[in-house]
Parts: sequence; structure tokens; C-alpha cells
Amino acid sequence: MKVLVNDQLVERDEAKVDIEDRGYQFGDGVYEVVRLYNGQFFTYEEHIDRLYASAAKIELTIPYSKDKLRELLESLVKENNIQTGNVYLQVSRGIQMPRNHVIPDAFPLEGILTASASNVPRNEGQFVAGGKAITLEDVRWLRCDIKSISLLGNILAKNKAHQAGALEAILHRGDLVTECSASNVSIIKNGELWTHGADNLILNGITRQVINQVASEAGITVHEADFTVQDLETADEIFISSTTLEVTPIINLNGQTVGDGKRGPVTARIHELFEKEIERRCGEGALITAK
Ligand code: DCS
Repeated sequence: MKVLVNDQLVERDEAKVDIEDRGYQFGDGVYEVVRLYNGQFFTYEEHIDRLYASAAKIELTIPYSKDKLRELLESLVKENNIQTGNVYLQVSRGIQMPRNHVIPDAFPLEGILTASASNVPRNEGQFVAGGKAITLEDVRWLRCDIKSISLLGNILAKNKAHQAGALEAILHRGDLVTECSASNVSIIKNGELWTHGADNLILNGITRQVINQVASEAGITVHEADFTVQDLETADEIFISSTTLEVTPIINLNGQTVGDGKRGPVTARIHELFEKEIERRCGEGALITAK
């Protein structure tokens, strides 16, 4: 398996990170996870635009042009023969000695790119069967719109969910539901979709954006607006979404059955629309080879 370190493809066990790297020391960096179906990137531009936007928000310069980055990531995909899988890429601010919180004015490096790719099949069983979730107070910082590699708040929430035998932790700030530890959350009430607006309190998921678009086009009313924990608890259907989870139903919340405990009809319809979008963008056979 080969990975990218800056513009070099190297064997995974030969790739090294400097202990003075600010990503390693401070979690000072940004990342993306991009999915491939049938060897084709899905929503590539959206992910890369978000990477550059996250970097700009923390005054970090991505060391490559978008064209060069695409060339590098395509070489990574080709080298590892990725059909249906994920590319993980991150850019750290680079090496600084001695360790200092302050970002130097004349920073010697523009950032260090590392990326890996692996084949990961679609979790089709789970897309239908769904999973459990718990609710937790959202104690993360107030810039969740940045896809930062500093993920302690997310990790602790996800781990609490895991310890409770759940797939995800649905987070709320007081009464208002925000998102999950590593995905967005939407609810269905009276056939309409509700999901938190794209502000500083959530990561504006690319999956969520595609879902909202295809759902609206199909005539489903989409509210990107506040909804409460009580709305969540009384929802007809709940689903979570991310690059790897696609549209995954939540069939149990804090030990209580959601709806009739099965994937609901609107969630099923939305996943079907999402799959059509995958085929539209990645080619007709994309979902067949993705098994
Ligand atoms: N919210 C958070 C906190 C996330 O970490 C993610 C994705 C999302 C929402 C959904 O965003 P996308 O739809 O753009 O994927 N997390 C990525 C991760 O860390 N692994 O897989 C996806």
C-alpha cells in the first residue's frame, strides 16, 4: 500500500511525520474524506472546495493548486487500485521548532499533505437495517464548520455512543439538535425533512447537501432550520448522513424505538434518490461494482 507524503508516493511504513509537525503537536490542520464508486470520485469538487475553505478559515495555505492536488490524489487512487473506497487526506501546518502556539509570520512551510486510500465496500446491510443512537450535549468548540483534524470532542462523543452499543451520538446544544460526532442528522416529520442550518455549529456535510438537493427536486420539503431534542424524540423517522454512511436510518434513540423500528419510507426514498445521484455522477454501473 502506498500513501502520499506531499507530492511523493511512498510505502505506508516508510511514511514519516516529524515530531515537531504542528498537526501532530497541536492538531493544527484540516482534512477531508472523499468517496469513490467504480473508481470514480464522488462529489470531488465539493470536498476539495471545502478543504480549501477550511484551510482559509485557519489561515493555512494548501501547498498545491487544485489541479496539482487532483493529479496527486488520482495517482494515489491508481497506485492502490481503488474501486469503491475512501481517500483520506489532511494538510497540517507543517514543522516548527521550537514548539510555539503562535503561527510564525514567515512560516517556512506552506503545509504538509498526507493522504491514504483504501477499498471500503458500501455497508448495504446497515443502510437498510439502520442503527442505534444516543443523545449527548454538544460540548465541542464553536467552529464546527471547519473540518479540523482536532477531533477530541467528536471522538469522546463517538466513544460514548460505542460504549452504549450505539452507532452514533446525536449532539445538541441545550434544546437544539446540531449534528452527530462524525455525521449530520436529519429528521422526518409529516413527510418533511428537518436538518440544522449550515452555520458555525455544524460541518456542512457534502452528503447532506446532495440529499437536500435531490430531496427538494423530488418534491420533499426541506427545512434547513432549528429543531429541538423533543422534535427528535417524536420524529417519524431519523437518519444520519456522511460520505461513508450515505443515508443511514436511526431506528432506536436512547433505547426507545423510532417509528416502528424499521427504516421509514421517506428515508428509503431519499436513499434511492441519493443512489441515483451516485450513478449519475460516477456512471451507470457504479453501485453494482460497489458491492
Ligand atoms: N459532521 C461531522 C462532524 C463529520 O465528521 C462528518 C464527516 C459529517 C458531518 C458529514 O460530512 P460529509 O457528508 O461531507 O462526509 N466525517 C468524515 C469522517 O471523519 N469520516 O468519514 C466522513
